[in-house]
Amino acid sequence: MFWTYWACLILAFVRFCLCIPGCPPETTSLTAYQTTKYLTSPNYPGNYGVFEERLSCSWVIEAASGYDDVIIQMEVLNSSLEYSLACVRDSVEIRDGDKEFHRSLASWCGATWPEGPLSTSRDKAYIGFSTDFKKNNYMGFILAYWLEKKPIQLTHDRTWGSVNYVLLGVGLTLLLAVPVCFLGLYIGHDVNQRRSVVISERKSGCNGHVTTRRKTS
Ligand SMILES: [Ca+2]
Repeated sequence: MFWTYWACLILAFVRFCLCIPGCPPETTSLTAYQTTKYLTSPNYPGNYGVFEERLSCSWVIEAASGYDDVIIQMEVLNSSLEYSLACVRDSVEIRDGDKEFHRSLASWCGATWPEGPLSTSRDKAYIGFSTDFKKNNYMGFILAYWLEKKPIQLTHDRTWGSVNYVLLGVGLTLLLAVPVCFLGLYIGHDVNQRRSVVISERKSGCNGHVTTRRKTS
């Protein structure tokens, strides 16, 4: 523990003397505007791991104040990291929000990176970059970021969702109402038929009684 503390202190001193950037201990805050800005890994395009050390950098990109209903757009322009299965050694991860636990938008390592713009659903994005101790002699990454107005399509989706729910309710009501109506008509018709039969039976019975009385007198 004692030696680790002194090793870190000496490393920080050497970094400072040689002007070699590392990862700041805290998350770095960046502001996005409509004009494009750039984020790079430490020492880009030089090797991100100048010494045998573990790196852990994080950045939060937030839309500049005064912009409402905006999202963060990012595009990875170039990247070269150590490759490992499931990117367990060196990797970059972009998340939809300002926290490490927010939904992942992309993660990568090796010589490939996500193509095309990456969009958040809100006005913040989190970028994390971490490495292991060895084979950090790679260039790292550079990504462009800017803010854009939130697509109107998202609002329409919510509206259409409500309309769809209403239409579904009306459809289900009609679906249930039609059989009930037919059932009611059938029952009504059946009752009327039975009533007609009873009335006609009563009429027949009355006529028979009158005839009998006439015969007796
Ligand atoms: Ca590595």
